This record gives sequence, C-alpha cells and structure tokens, in this order.
Amino acid sequence: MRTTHQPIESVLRPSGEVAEALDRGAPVVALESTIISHGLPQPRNLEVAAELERIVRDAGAVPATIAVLDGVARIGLDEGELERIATEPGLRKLGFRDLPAAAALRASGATTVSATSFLAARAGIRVFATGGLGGVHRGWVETQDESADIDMLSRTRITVVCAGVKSILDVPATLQRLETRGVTVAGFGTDEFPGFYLHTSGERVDWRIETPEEAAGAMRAQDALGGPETALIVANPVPRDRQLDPALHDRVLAEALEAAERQGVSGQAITPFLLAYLVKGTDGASLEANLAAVRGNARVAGLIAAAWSRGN
Ligand code: PSU
Ligand code: MN
Repeated sequence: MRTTHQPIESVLRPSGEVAEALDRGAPVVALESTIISHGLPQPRNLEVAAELERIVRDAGAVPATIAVLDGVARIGLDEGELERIATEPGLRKLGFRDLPAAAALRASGATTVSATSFLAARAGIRVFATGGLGGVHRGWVETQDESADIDMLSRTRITVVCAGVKSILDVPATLQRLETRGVTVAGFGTDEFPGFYLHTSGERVDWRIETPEEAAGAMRAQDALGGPETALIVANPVPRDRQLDPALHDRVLAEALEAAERQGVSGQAITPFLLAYLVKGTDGASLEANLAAVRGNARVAGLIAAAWSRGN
C-alpha cells in the first residue's frame, strides 16, 4: 500500500499569534466562521466578528477564528481575512466532511461547529465559543437531518460554550442524541437547557456548574478518566432581559418552518434559511438575541480557557 506524506502545514495553519500562545500554554479560544458568513446579515457580521475577538481578549485569552482560505484551514485570522469571511460572495459552508475536498480544490469556506471543533482540537485548542449548536431537525423521521455537529462532538475532546442548540431544531431529540453519544452537558449557572434566542428551552440539564474553574475541573477529569474523546458542552443562556420575546419567537418560527417546507428548503441550506427568516420576521429582534448569546459565550469561553490554562 502506498501512502502519501503531505505535511499537516499544507492543510492546517495557525497564525503566528495563536501558534505562540499554544506553545506557551496560554489560553486560546476558537471561534467559528459559519455564524459570520451564513448566520448573520451583512454588514453587522463583520463588526460582530471583530467584537467577538475583542471579548475573548478582554476575558484573558487569544481568539482564533477558524476558516478555510484557498484550501488551507486557518487557525486565527487577521483583519483582512475576517473581512473575506464576512463579505466574499458565494463562500461555502464547510462541515467536517467537506475539509478534504476544499483542501484539494483550494476552495474557501466558513467552518461550521463540526469542522471548527475538529480543526481547533487538531491545532491543540481546547475551548470553543459559538452561538447555538446544530442538532436533530424537526421532521427527522422523514429527512434524517441531524447536524454533523453532534457526531463530531461525540468524538472530539473540546469544550464548547454555546447557548444550547438552535431553537429551530427538535430540542428534546437533540438532547437525547447527546446523551446517547456520551457528550457531557452542563448548564452554566442554570438547571435548564438554554433555548438559543430564549433564556430557556424548557428542558432540564443534569449538571449545573457555576464557575469557569468548575468547567476546567470537568475538563481535567475528562483527561484523567481517558476513554472516548468526547466534548464538554457548557450551556450558557442568553440573559433573560436580552432574550427574544418567547411568543414572538414561537409565532415567527412556526411561519419560518412552514415557509421552508413550502419552498422545499433542505440540507445545508435549512439552518441559514430559518435563521434569516427569523431575523426578518422579528424585525431584527432575533438578531439582537443571537448576538447577546454569542457575546456571552465568547466571554465565558475566554474565562474557561484562562482557568484551564492556569491549572495546567
Ligand atoms: N450558531 C449561530 N449561528 C449559526 C450557526 C451556529 O448562532 O449560523 C451555524 C454553526 O456553524 C452550526 C451550523 O454548526 O449553523 C449548523 O448547521 P447544520 O444544521 O446545517 O449542521
Ligand atoms: Mn443538516
């Protein structure tokens, strides 16, 4: 059998700042790029990309926004590169499985939670902040549409700080899948699983942690126990006074799901379609709630990364 020895540098490249921080054992937080390119409208998306990096820095960690540029997975982007992610027309949405093809074809794309978690872990980053995870879609019985995010988190040693899973999903089914796949889930300062745009999904979580140090403790225990390389989900709710009005949320989401069905939207397009529909249908209120959630997650991720690196 013949194997090739293409060096990892040809497909995965950390920025100077990120490489140096990882070498020193300094705290680093990965940020995904799909939320920038496909999850948020222009021109807010570019401001948000920069703001999230600032929040991570203020919390004491080095931000590493991850995306694929001209076939190379880049860990940590400069200003011009962030701008490409926010503005380049036709930028692809890349899940984990898309990475080899994107590399071979020198394609560029934003990375989803599945691709970002994989790349972050591969680069040596342990903490990752996003908005809401992908999961089991409503109507799964017909479509079998379950985000690759879940599968990747069941085999990647990473801590993801998120506001739960996107409320466009079947939340109880997603929680069930996370349980089956052995992914640890803890509420951050809450006994309830957050509802992305909403402070709570109405579902409960089995574990509640209060501090970044407790999260870091769970991460150390994961390593001490060994076993399958599963993720830790730190579910951090949007503050109640920043959430989307639950009645408005339910009404517009029902419309959005109906519109998706009518227009036959499916596969990779469904999540961006529903998120964009909610932004329009709520006059931007869902966007504000989404941003409040992501900001909070970036901050908590920075604090967890700092606590993790202090104890190592
Ligand atoms: N969180 C947000 N907005 C987003 C996403 C997450 O606040 O747009 C993205 C993530 O990249 C996530 C993806 O991985 O949506 C899920 O897409 P799918 O359902 O096609 O797997
Ligand atoms: Mn999907």
